[in-house]
Order: sequence, then structure tokens, then C-alpha cells
Amino acid sequence: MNTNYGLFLISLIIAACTSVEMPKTADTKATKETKNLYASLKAIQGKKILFGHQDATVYGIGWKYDKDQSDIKKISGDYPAVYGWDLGHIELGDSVNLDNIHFDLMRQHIISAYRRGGINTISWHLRNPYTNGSSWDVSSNKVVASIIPGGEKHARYLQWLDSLSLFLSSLVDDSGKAIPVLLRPFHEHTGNWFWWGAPYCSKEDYITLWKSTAEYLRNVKQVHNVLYIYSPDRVTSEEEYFDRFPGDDYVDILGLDMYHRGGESQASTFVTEVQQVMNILEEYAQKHDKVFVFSETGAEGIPMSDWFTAVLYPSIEMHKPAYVLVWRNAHDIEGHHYAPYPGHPSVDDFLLFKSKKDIYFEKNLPNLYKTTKD
Ligand code: BMA
Repeated sequence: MNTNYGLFLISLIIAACTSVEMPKTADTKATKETKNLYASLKAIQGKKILFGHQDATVYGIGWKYDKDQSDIKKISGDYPAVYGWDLGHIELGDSVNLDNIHFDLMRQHIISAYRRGGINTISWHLRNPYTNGSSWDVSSNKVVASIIPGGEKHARYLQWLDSLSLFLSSLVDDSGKAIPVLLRPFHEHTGNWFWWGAPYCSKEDYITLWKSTAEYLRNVKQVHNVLYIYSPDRVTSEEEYFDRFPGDDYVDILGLDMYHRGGESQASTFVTEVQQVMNILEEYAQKHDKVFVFSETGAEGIPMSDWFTAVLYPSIEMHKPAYVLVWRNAHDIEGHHYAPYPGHPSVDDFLLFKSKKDIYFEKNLPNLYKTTKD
């Protein structure tokens, strides 16, 4: 065998071995723990579904800021496996987010969740940089065009990204190592309620916004603890789902945000529609070596006492996303909750859902951040 050919073979073998340990992430410089988390999610999907809850440990029904508490833990003795957080208002330099959670407290909770072996995912209800209104201010269709490179508010947007990066980079464990997070920018863009929604910007501008944001975070700010989630709201076809997809080099995880509205009469439609999208996501994830999740869901107030086993479980049982996350249990908005709490009529059914062999909470979690070779 000639030496060059030998070296070539050796490099092929090394490449094959490392690709098992180190999956390809959108950010090629993602930290080892971030890549390991990605590999773990790939191993989980299709087999188990991790359960997640937004703002799980910071407040719930009838309480806020109690140490190590969670409505899920109160009713089941276990923490969720996935925690959702929102960085809305970090861009303003505020000390609290749009739901009045102190960013320092949020950071502590993210670190604690990571220490317990859980996963943290972050959305960003950022303000409207063009009108100074909220995320929901859709009065102008110039916002996205104004913040992408060349736009009149681009410099302002970069400052907002600086604040976002500062927070993401401040997520470190005791040894100073970056804590991986799943970032879900510009979510639900297929809807018409956020300024980045499809009716208010062109497809090209949305994709440019996504790509330039990711490039700024990873290349300029050197943020390498992020996996990127693309999460449209309700869609009914593959074409619709991928219409504004920024591409495989910019997305690690395919998500879906879809809520069950309209109570029992809409339950079977919801189940069927979620199953259809999960099927689309699973096929794409398999072909393109990606992960798929159910990034946001719930039925506000849980109007059906068997919602978890009769609606949520059938919607995800067939095509198992790596996780499902239900939205927050607001302590200050009457009826705005998506998980049960002590005394709620859905508690027993929730415990039945939790006992399914393919549903994982914290106590079932394997070490998601290490491979056997670490
Ligand atoms: C929405 C609602 C709002 C909240 C926002 C960001 O779905 O829960 O009350 O401010 O998410 O968390």
C-alpha cells in the first residue's frame, strides 16, 4: 500500500469514528457538550419523548420564586426533563424579562436545570426594533427589512444581539464550561401575530434575518453553546413548513408550535394535524440527519381532565419527537396555565401520561451531555 493511500484510509477511519461521536451541528464550532447533547437527542427521538414545561421552576399556580419548586414536581415528585425560558426584553438591557422574571434568577435556574441533567430551551419575544412596540406590534411591514444588513435599524439590532450573546455566554457551569441551550429564534413565523410573521416580511428577508443572526452569534460573538430550532406554528403541508426554512446549515432541530384550541370538539382534528406534521418532521429528520421536537403546545386551562392521555399522547405516540414542551403556568393571569397543579382535575391523568414507558421526566434521564467515550 502506498503511504498516501494508507494515510487516506486512516483519515477516512478517523472521520467515520469521530462522526459517530461528533454530529454535524449548524455551528461547526459548537462545544463538545453541545454536540453531545445533539447526539443524545438523535438517539432519543423515535424511542422516548422528554417532557418539558415553560418557566417550570420559577413560578406556578399560587406561588412564585420558591426555591427548587415546580408545579410538575408538586404533583408528581419529579422535575420535567426540559425547561423553556424566554429572553424577551434582554435586548433593552432590562433586568427582568417580559413576564417579570429577573434574568439573574433565570440564569440560576438554567444552571440548576443543567446540573440536574435537564435541557434548557430559549425563545425570544424581542421588542419591535422599528416601532418600539412589543413582539406583537404588527403595525409595520418594514421591521425585518430594516434590521437585516443594509437596513436602517441594523446597527440597533446588532446591539440587541450583543445583549442576547452576553446572556448566552454567561451560562456556564462551576468549571466555567458553557452550558448548551436550544435557541428558538423568530418562532411561529407562519402566523400573523409577531412582527416577523409571514404577512409582514418577504421570504428572502426572513431567511436573511435568520442566517445573519446565526452568523453574528457564532462568528462575531463566538457563541458556541447553541443548537438552533426552527419552529413554525400550525401548518398543514411540507411545502408550508419549509417555505421559509433557512437551510440545513442554519438549523439543527425542527420544531412545531401548535396549541389545542376549541376544547373537546377540536381534539381529534388537533391529534390528526399534529400527527401529520410529526410525520413530515420525522421523515425530514431521518433524511437530513436532524432532530425533531414538539417545541410548544398545550390546551389553555386544560379543559379536558384526560387531555394528557386522550389528546397529547396520541398526537406524539406514533412519531416520537425528542421532546414535547407545554407552555407556562402563569401565576398572575387567571386560567393561563398548560400544566396541572395540585388540585387540578387533570392531575390523575397527567400521572398516567407520566407513567407511559416512552415518556421521560428528569428521573429517567441518561447523561445527555457526555458520550461513553468522554
Ligand atoms: C405568551 C403568553 C404571554 C407571555 C409570552 C411570553 O404565550 O404566555 O403571557 O408574555 O407568551 O412568555
